[in-house]
Amino acid sequence: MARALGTVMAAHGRHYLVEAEQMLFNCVTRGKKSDVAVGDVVEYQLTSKNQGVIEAITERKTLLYRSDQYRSKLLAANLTQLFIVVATEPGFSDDLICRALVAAEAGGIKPHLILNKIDVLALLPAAVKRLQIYETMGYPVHQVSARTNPEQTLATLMPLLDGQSTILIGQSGMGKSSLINLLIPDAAIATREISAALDTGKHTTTFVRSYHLNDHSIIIDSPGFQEFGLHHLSEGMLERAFPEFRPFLGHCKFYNCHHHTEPGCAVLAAIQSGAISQMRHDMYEQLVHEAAQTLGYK
Ligand SMILES: Nc1nc2c(ncn2[C@@H]2O[C@H](COP(=O)(O)OP(=O)(O)OP(=O)(O)O)[C@@H](O)[C@H]2O)c(=O)[nH]1
Ligand SMILES: [Mg+2]
Ligand SMILES: [Zn+2]
Repeated sequence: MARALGTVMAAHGRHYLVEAEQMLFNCVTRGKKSDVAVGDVVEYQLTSKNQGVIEAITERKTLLYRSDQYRSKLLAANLTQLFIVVATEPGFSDDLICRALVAAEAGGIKPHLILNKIDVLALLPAAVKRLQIYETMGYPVHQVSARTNPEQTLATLMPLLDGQSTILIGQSGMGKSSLINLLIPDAAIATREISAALDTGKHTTTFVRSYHLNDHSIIIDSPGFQEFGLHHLSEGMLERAFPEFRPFLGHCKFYNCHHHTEPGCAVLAAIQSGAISQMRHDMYEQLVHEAAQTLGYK
């Protein structure tokens, strides 16, 4: 049978759902390869009525991925936006927010922060205050409540999503799937069907799944994470992925400054003047340290 082009809509281990002409095909890769991501446009070949093999991946516009010392884990391809979903409760981690922001910056994907569960009023002021640092850096922060204020949530998010390919990422329990279910009324049914097909069926999301918001917008749900390794980013990529560092890069005394303890470092001076926060510089140093531990993944 002839090869055809399709879009990867879900990934679960080495099993992929490929959509083409409004049909879904259960596809695998050849051999042990697992370098396909949700959002990839792939060439596939049917092996039966609804099954196929992915033969090739077409060129990606963007790629969002994590990596540890040994290997990289693809999250999604061809994204234009990243929604980092946090909530008033359970508590969220600045470490994970910073890593997600750095991954977005390095991948050329626009990040937004979505604060969900603003109905939990007792915890709202503290959460808003903690997000101020990101707002000051220029990252948009949007407040919503998927469960108690669906109209306001839709009115806030719909215009941002239109014409974009957006992934929702964040820690478990923040409300990513609740937001998806609100935005895509058929999502719950689709998720149940796929969970049945892939034999999961749990409440918590276990695989990356893409939905059509309309004919020119895509939204992707993903499993909650507790770690976000960025071992694949070099020191040079890392310093540029911190937007508040950029005005100071190139102004250090030494051209090859690591912004660690060097005299005449413009980045360290910016911490003293308050233009760069200590928390973000600590994060930068941590990521540089981790990148140095890389043993050559892939
Ligand atoms: N109070 C409140 N609870 C909410 C809101 N949105 C979602 N929740 C609840 O938060 C819990 C977790 O929601 P999910 O949508 O499953 O969270 P998730 O981010 O998809 O979690 P994982 O799939 O495990 O990553 C559920 O019990 C929701 O009912 C909200 O706006 N307010
Ligand atoms: Mg979920
Ligand atoms: Zn420096």
